[in-house]
Amino acid sequence: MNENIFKTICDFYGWKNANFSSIHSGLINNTWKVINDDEVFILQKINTSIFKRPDFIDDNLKLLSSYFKINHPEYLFTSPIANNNAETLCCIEDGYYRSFSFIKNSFTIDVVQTANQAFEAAHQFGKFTALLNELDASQLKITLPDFHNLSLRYHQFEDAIQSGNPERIEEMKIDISFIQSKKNIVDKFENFIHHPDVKQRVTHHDTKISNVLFDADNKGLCVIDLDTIMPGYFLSDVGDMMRTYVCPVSEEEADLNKIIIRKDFMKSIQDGYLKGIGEVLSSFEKDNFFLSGEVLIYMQAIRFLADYINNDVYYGCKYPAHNLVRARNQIRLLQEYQSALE
Ligand code: GN1
Ligand code: MG
Repeated sequence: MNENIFKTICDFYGWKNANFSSIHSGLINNTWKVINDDEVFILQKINTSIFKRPDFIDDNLKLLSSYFKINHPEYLFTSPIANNNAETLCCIEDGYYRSFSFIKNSFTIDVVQTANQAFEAAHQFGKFTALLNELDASQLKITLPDFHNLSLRYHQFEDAIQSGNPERIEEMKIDISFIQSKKNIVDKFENFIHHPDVKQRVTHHDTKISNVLFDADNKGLCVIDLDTIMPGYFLSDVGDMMRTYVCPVSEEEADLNKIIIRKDFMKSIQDGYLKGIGEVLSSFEKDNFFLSGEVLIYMQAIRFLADYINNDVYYGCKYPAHNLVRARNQIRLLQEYQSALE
């Protein structure tokens, strides 16, 4: 970040003696750790080419924060801190920033190494939705319209193979046919969401492991990265945990032989989430627990593949074939996950 911009931000927050270092986590927003004397903060710049309405994010966080304060004051809800103008969102020349207090003695992890970590994280995400079960989810603003709408994602993929980069479409012929051959997952998703026993609830929509804070005893403390909290289906939260916790390597891995499923981790996610969410899910939803992984892995494969074909406009890339690697990684993960369900 440019020093002048940082200076402006420091003025907003009254940081007199601050320095920053970059934290490389997430594909969308930019994040820094700021140390001001003996205080530590997290500073984030919201990516407004993706989040068109940062004010909606801010409104949602205010709504949730006041709900927690009244109904569950013991819950550690990480809301942005107020600046000198009593605002939780700073709009400056080059974009929107917000800052959080760093939670002392907490840490995040990037890769799920033990089934207990999967259990703890799933417990936290289940608990989060359960604590907010009495809040009318429709009060939340939609920060990313149709974010986890699989049918829409499939249409976007169809558009990409009509009008995307022809060389890349040719290169990805086999992958494209694979995605088309699995279109029944879209039907399963539609049948699921239209079932009378399925409800929309307050949903996090980005349940990767680095979005859970742990304490020194490896117990989950709370969930963070709250920009995509919107009304949604449990499929989204559980599915993204299946997608990102059960395999020992991440979506960045190019060696497909390393993509395997740790079945005991699937069970830990189930146990942890059900413990956290309690009686909130219907029996139909519980019966479809593992559909979540198929939907979310398939969706992510589609998103990476479409982005590769569209010349990496959404996720960006660190090397030319980056989104190709990510798409093939997710395709293999889907194959392995479906075999594990058989
Ligand atoms: C993005 O930026 P990050 O890593 O929190 C994306 C998720 C994807 C993920 C894949 C707003 O999340 O949906 O699952 O990348 N978030 C958005 O790594 O598109
Ligand atoms: Mg995120």
